Amino acid sequence: MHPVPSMPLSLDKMKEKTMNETITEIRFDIPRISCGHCTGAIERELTDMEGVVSVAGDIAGKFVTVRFQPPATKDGLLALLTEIGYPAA
Ligand SMILES: [Cu+2]
Repeated sequence: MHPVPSMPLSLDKMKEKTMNETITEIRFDIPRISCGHCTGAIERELTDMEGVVSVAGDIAGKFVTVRFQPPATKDGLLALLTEIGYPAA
């Protein structure tokens, strides 16, 4: 985690902060990840889903960390992972 500087926020920054708080971050454990092609495919497919903000795969740890907001949902992401052949544990 990166430390966040505690500075007074401008109104614009406060709006940005409020919006950012709607973003959900979930780590999905995916046993079938074995190499960079796996994480590359997962990152590409999930990033295409509307509402997905970022996807970061970890080959050694066999997981992906996904940050998303509506209309993307956890169930939708789980369904997509299964569909592309990388079901979450
Ligand atoms: Cu692979």
